[in-house]
Amino acid sequence: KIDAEIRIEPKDQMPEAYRKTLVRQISQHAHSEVVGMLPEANWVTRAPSLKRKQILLAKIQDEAGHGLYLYSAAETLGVSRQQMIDDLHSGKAKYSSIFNYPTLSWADMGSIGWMVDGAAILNQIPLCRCSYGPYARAMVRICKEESFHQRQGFEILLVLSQGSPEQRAMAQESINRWYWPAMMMFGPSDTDSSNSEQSMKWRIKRFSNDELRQRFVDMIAEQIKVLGLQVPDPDQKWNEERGHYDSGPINWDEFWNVVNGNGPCNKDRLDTRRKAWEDGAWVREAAVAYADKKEKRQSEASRVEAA
Ligand code: BYC
Repeated sequence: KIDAEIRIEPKDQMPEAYRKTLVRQISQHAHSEVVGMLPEANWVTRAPSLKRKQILLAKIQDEAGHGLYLYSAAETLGVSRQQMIDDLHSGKAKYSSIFNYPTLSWADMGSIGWMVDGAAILNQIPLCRCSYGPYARAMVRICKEESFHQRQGFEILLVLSQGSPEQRAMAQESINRWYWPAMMMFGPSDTDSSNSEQSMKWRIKRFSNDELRQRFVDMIAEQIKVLGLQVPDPDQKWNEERGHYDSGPINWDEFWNVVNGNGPCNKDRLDTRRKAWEDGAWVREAAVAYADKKEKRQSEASRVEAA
């Protein structure tokens, strides 16, 4: 089926390793969307205008929605929501390294939208053609929303880049902090990517981590010209032969340090998620109690009707 580009659906037979890889990737993706709300949530109360606040809130709500579609897609593979959440909270499941960095200025809302959502789109458009049906279909809507997010981020930076010298400096400083972590979102280089080869054979992934990272470098190098700002990579230069921009080296020690739980905000992010889960317990209990009551009433009503 995979060779014939026919989608695999939940009830189809599949190798256990294929199922496990999908559960790993889709659940980590869902966790990233949910944890990804936290850095931006930091600026909801400090957005510079009511309009900016509304836009930011809508974007953060979209991320929550993406998390829900993705948890639902993973559930079709037989894993429970509770299990996935437990794995996030225990530190067993990963989520994207990018969300372990702090948001220090308003310009960071621009950098996240433009570069983080921009990297996400490049990685996720090929996932719309993933061999597993529910994941591929969830990605279609997610990509449409991410594309709006990217434009709103770029527009924040465009306004700042055309503002006062302080605003331009704020935009540049923010780009300097987010560029390299955004480059790391694509995962380790192909030589160190343990899952890529198999995932590409299964057509879960369509392109390697380095191929997608190169697309990001090329996209940012061109778009930043419109902002009149600089990419913080002194080694970046156009390579005529390759038809791509060359880049300087990535600090992989920093990447693995963040992935292994030692980034600037890892502890804070997980503490916040665990607390949100505990604080929400009464809502889940009330929803279950309400569903039980409704079911009991309905079965009583149908018993009376039958009599
Ligand atoms: N951070 O063999 P590899 C968003 C792990 S959400 C942390 O190349 P794979 C957004 C990897 O899991 C963005 N860990 O792995 C939300 C593996 O460890 P395990 C999230 C990383 O899976 C809100 C190990 O390193 N996007 O866009 O073939 C607001 C070796 O790597 C990272 C997705 O999740 C990382 N950056 O490829 C705004 C997209 N990179 O699991 C935006 C779906 C690698 O073996 N996921 N690792 O213990 C994917 O496309 C792939 O999973 C990845 C990694 C390209 C990320």
